[in-house]
Amino acid sequence: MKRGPASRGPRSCQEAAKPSGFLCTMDDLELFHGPNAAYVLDLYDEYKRDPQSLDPRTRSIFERWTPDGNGTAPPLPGVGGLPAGGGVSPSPVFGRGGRGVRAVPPVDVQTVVLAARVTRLVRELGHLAARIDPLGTPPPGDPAIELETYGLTTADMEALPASVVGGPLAEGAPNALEALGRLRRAYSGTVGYEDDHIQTPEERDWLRNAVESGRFFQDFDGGHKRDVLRRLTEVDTFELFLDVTYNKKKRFSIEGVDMLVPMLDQIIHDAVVAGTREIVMGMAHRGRLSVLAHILNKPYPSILSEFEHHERNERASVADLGAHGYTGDVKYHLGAKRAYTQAGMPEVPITLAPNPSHLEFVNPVVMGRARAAQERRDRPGRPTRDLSASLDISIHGDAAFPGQGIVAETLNLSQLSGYRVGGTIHIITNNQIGFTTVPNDSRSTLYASDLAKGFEIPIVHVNADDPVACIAVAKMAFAYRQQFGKDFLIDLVGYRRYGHNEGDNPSFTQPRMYEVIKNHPRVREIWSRRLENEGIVTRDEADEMVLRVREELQRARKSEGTSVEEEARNTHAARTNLNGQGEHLQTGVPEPRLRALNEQLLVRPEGFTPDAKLERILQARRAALNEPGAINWGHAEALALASILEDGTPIRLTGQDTERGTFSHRNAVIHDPTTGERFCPFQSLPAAKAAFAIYNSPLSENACLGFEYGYSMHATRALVLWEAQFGDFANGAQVIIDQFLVSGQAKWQQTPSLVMLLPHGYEGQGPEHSSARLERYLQLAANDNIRIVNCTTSAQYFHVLRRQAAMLPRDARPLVVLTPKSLLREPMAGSSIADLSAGGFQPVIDDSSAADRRERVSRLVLCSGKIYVDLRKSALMASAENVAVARIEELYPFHEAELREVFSRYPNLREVLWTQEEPANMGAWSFMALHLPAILPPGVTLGYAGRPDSASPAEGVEDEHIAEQARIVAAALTGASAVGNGARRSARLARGRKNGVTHAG
Ligand SMILES: Cc1ncc(C[n+]2csc(CCOP(=O)(O)OP(=O)(O)O)c2C)c(N)n1
Repeated sequence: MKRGPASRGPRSCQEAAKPSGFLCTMDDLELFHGPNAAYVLDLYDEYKRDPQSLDPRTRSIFERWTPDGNGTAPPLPGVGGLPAGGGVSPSPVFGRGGRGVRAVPPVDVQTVVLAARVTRLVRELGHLAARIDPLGTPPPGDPAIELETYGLTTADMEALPASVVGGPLAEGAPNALEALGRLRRAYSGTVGYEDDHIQTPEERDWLRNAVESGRFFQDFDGGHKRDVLRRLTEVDTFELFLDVTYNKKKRFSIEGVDMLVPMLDQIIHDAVVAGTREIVMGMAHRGRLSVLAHILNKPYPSILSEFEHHERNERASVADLGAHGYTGDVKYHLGAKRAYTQAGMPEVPITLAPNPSHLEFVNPVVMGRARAAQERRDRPGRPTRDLSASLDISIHGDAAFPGQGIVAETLNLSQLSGYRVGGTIHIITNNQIGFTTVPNDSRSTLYASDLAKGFEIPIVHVNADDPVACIAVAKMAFAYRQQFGKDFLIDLVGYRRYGHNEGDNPSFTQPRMYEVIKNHPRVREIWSRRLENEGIVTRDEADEMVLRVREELQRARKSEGTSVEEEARNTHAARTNLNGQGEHLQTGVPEPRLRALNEQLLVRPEGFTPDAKLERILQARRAALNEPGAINWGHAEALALASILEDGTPIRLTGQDTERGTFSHRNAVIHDPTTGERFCPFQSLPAAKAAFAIYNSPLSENACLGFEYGYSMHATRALVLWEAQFGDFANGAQVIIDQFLVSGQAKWQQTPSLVMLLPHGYEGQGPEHSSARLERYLQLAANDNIRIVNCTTSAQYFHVLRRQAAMLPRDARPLVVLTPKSLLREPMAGSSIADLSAGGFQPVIDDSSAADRRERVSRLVLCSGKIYVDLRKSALMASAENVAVARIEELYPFHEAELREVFSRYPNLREVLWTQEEPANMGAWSFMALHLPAILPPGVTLGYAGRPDSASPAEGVEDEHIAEQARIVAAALTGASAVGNGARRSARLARGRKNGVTHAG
């Protein structure tokens, strides 16, 4: 256990330790707060009655100090909830027989001050002396909590009254020595409490009262103890059975932190009793099979069949791949859902989210699910929230928790209004090792949990071999969460009985640790002996419990387990058969409706006056409806969102600076500069039938995208949109994209419908503000897992948003929209009301300007997004008689039929030229070079015009950008040469293809 040497010194106690010549100062009276306050007030009373009864030093202090006004406790930070201040009847001190009865010897205030100091530090630093490691590593301790440090003796303490220590534990104690002993047992036993980093006094007081009152350790009767033994028996026997039966097959056994299961039982029980209506959990591989079996009630036969029929399943999976793209996942990544029942309580669903190998990335996903479960979205306005609707339990590894940045990002969401879930309960299953890496090599902090301190989360370290303590802290965690609506962290300190997986030999790397583990008793054994000693079970009863579980497992092995795989594959097939049904939806909104919504969006509440300039811009949207092509991007988006709300689909839109929009095009939340009031027209829309939520996100991509993914997984009927500041920043969330968004369906039959809005376009802003990395999404696209669009007009954007909403929830897919920057206000990209009121999204748009010269067209320029506008605006366009320019607005799914139709309209076509702004190794070129050749009419060649291959997405110098854009446009329209490496690349890609690729220039 990495716990020493202590990072904190004795906090000016060195000075305090001076045995003589030490002068007690006014500041020292600060020590007398909360539990100790009674003592100093008592002393003060004494002083008032008879100053001579006190020693000169104490007298001199009281000459300069008075308690607060009316003689109650001084205005010092107190420990509420603990007996404190004048409310406590004075205890006899220093042999005084009682108030007013003066006795010898006189009070030595210095001793009292030092005793109070050590007492306070035991409360704060006692965890450093706690015995939290089941393997017996001695705690680091800290001189600050030792009497000798202050020159105090046990006799000194014995001579002091218990009220110097104060608090519930001092009650009934004969003196301060006994009270301090009790305090040490509470703070330095098998549980270590860290709460000193919490800034809110009420929370600290609550926590300390919880510790010192011992209330969570109570009510652990014989029945409950037997239940825990039964549970530990199931966990232990299950793992031993798997070990013997499937020797060395990976299962990431729970052994060493077995108490996780009874702790989860406790938390779930308390949550259900408190009225929680849904539990969502996330965890990595460690102990997952046991949690699936015992918490999610996944039947033993089903789990064993995954070991037994592994090979058969693999073959079936491969055969199925071509048909539906279902891959499934390894057993220790799978999720499950269960209906939890408890007498007299409504059924509560418990979900364990499926998890990729990438540790910790499931955290924000689970949090997003929990948030979605807490919101009611079926009424207009903001969603309403009910914290008791769900509880998020996140289980972490001790190496992964401090190591993975996603943890910090997720913790940072915990108190933000757009994300909070009323407190996540975190449990670190701390087996003191990460694969083969020891804590000294894996974190820079004393504890695995230290990161949580920065977020003011209470931390409790508990010895995993002490079931009583484990259950108590589980109760405390839930009670705290209920009380304060905040996160709580349990650091469950155990060990790992085998290697990282069961095939590993841990003695190669941790020989000494594993020597200890080899001889270390199993927790079930420890608990069983304890209950036998307490007379709660007999040895025979305990053995009988084991026998019963073993028999159940043997029966399960013999029975043919229901194939979860089979079921999953069928669901997947049914879903993928829906493909494309929604593609051609008519999403136009009748003009009168659009006009009404437009008006409603322009209404301001009584007395609300927005910034005049902004209001002019927004009010101009009234006139825009009557001008051809005057509906710009932001306006079209507003009308799309308003009409979706009117249709009854709730919306959640988040991202960095999303309320205004990075490019100031949205202004979905407006501010009154005089009053500071905020107003969101979408939340006051009379026509709306569903809720609208919009939040500026924190500066995070990873956790935020994960959160929205999770949210959309739960709120399947809501349109959930996440916006990147610039599209390229989405790669900060690449794991969420790779492991959840694009593959969640193939691995886990999840049906995400999240929309990603990714600003994209080459406008001279350098390598990091140009490209949304379209190539990545196209590379990840397969089996109809995703939709990718790059629109050229605001009407297209309007329709694609409406289409996405209309397809929810049955035919939903994640939608990646490359959104524009300069096109936001580009007149050519503007649309008219007629474009919004009829039709639907067009995946491919042919060149209407070439309609009367189709015979003369020999080159069809195909492109997507902003380059289309550059081409159209080029002076070269006028003379490009032989050129037509068509747009692929939806890049994936690949619209083969529509493209064939476009090609067929040009009888004399000789060449199709893919034109893009991006370098040839980026953008859509690789994708097009792969898919277009197969559908080109005979004799038609495929060429490329765009930037050459490049390691960096865009030029950093504006002049070079301008020149390059001009060159690409010229190459596309005139067939001029200098298409650079792109030609070479296309040749490489085309090699071996039936339809040969040729190149412009
Ligand atoms: C992001 C990520 N990096 C690396 C790995 C490989 N890996 C799997 S388990 C593991 C050790 C995890 O240690 P810890 O968090 O302590 O959990 P434990 O397995 O010990 O319970 C590592 C490095 C991974 N799964 N995910």
